[in-house]
Amino acid sequence: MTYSRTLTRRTLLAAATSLSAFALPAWAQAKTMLRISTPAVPDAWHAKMWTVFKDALDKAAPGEFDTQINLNATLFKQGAEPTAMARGNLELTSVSAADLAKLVPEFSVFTAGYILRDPAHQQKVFGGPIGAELFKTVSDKMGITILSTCYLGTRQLNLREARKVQTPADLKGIKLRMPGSKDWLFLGNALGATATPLAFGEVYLGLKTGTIDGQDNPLPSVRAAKFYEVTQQIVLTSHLVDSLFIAISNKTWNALSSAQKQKVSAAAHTAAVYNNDNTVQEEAQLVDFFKKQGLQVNTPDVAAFRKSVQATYQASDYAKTWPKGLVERINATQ
Ligand code: KDO
Repeated sequence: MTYSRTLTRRTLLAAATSLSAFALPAWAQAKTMLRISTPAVPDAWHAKMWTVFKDALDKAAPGEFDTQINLNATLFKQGAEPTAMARGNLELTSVSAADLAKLVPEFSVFTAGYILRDPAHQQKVFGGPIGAELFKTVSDKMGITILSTCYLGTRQLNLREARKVQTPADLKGIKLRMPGSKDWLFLGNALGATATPLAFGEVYLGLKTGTIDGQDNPLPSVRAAKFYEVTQQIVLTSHLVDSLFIAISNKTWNALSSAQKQKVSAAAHTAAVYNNDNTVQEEAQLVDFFKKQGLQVNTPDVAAFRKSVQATYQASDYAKTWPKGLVERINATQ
């Protein structure tokens, strides 16, 4: 017994010594930690896509990554993710155009209403030269690499109490919750409402108690966060074809081998495709679902909204921060 134990210990020691003389095999190396933080609720496609990402990566690179998914803004509050990434406290997130615009002002063009036409246009714009140029600036200024573009859905108005809404004038005095940054608030005001900031996680209660009169989000988000339980109406303004960008901190990205970069990139792509396909598919079915839930669903004078919103942006300082010809290039992208 003693003899065999000694032998075992000796054998192990010898094995360890011989191992340490060489690079450690993949299984013995420390895993790369990938902490993900998002305000998304578990039932949202852009929350579930992170499990798709994790599974794809674990399959492609078994044992190499420790992917940790944190939903509901439990790790970092909404909008704080880029700062956390810059400080080395977070590796991955899905970032909004509004959060990118804080440091890359030209990105604010995608926070404006009625710029992108539909999800296909969105993929073309961000998958082409415009995306490449802007993502390069984002990497240089923010230290994050954009891996994929996700379609969050097309933002619609969702009101606590039903009313007649045809044009922006009909939203006068409506306290419209928007996410908490100036670009979002500008959009809410441009729609004709009185925009008020609130974190996503507080919107359900705000609608229930009446501290806000409404909110705007894509229909799949209204479904996933159950806002339909505490609202009476959806107004199909279709004011923003919204994007989320899967982003990794450059510190983490630059430390990966080229094979790992390729695998992380492929997993992000798989996750985005999963999100995009499901979001587009569900979005087409949700008007019926909300009607069945007893909500009024109305189509306003979208042309009037588009005209007014576009004029508001053109007359603002925003238009001045947009590189000359950018809107025209976006419009020309087919
Ligand atoms: C929201 O707060 O309304 C918003 O839709 C903004 C998006 O940029 C994104 O943060 C999203 O919330 C969350 O992922 C929750 O769905």
